Amino acid sequence: MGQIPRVLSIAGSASQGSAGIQADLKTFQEFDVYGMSAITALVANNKRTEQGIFTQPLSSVEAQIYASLEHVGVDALKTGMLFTEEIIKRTAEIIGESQMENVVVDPVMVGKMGSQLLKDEAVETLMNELLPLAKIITPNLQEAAHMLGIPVPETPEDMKAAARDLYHLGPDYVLIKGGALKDYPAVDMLYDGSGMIELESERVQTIHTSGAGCTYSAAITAELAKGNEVEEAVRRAKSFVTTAIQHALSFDRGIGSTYHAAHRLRK
Ligand code: PXL
Repeated sequence: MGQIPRVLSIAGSASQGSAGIQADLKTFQEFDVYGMSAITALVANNKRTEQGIFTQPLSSVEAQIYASLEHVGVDALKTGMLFTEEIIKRTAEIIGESQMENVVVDPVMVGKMGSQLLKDEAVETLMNELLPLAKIITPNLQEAAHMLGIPVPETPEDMKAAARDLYHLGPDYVLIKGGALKDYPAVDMLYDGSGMIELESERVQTIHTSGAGCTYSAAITAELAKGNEVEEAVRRAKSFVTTAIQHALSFDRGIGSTYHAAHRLRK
């Protein structure tokens, strides 16, 4: 057997288990790739403690990234919640130095339960320093609108226009996710500067979608690490995340989690 594909997620820890690093590592395991993590912040929102978000010092983030790059090696990486301007800058520097090709940037801004996962002043830094290093970026409708300073796309046509505009920020591919579109199926647009590909799946009626975006971008990362082309990676990832949403987990207290094992158990 050849070497196992090695993947790194640079993202936040979501203590409740559905999103962030937890979703990424569960997804990596399902794809049988070797998962590693660099945790930028701990998100642990609850009613009992005053504080819910704990940012890691820059020296910690840096050390974690180098540990995976130097001790194991990385075939593909994704970024999720980066939270601060300084973490984005340092992450971009290290990615630039590494000359990594397979870079997936999920421009995470706000969590499903409303936590702010990127500081307002950091959005510009993310756009200027990180997006140009990306093979693919995976914004949802809100994130696309925020980066472009436009109203939230409401139709597949709006999404196509936004994908074209985001492409000019420098990634090789833009994937805009239409999970939040009203009155349409769950359609995503993949744009590479010339062709627009529509990826459609049936809308699943559920509120339990926490972690869906993290899972989708983690699955793309795993597939790129295996050597797949971007379009094929995105198609397989969409199928995986759709099944994870169809079999989502409710814990009977608000928004539940996508179910990472669903794809495997269904077979
Ligand atoms: O789903 C976005 C997300 C990403 N990363 C972390 C999160 C969340 C949502 O809560 O906590 C760490």
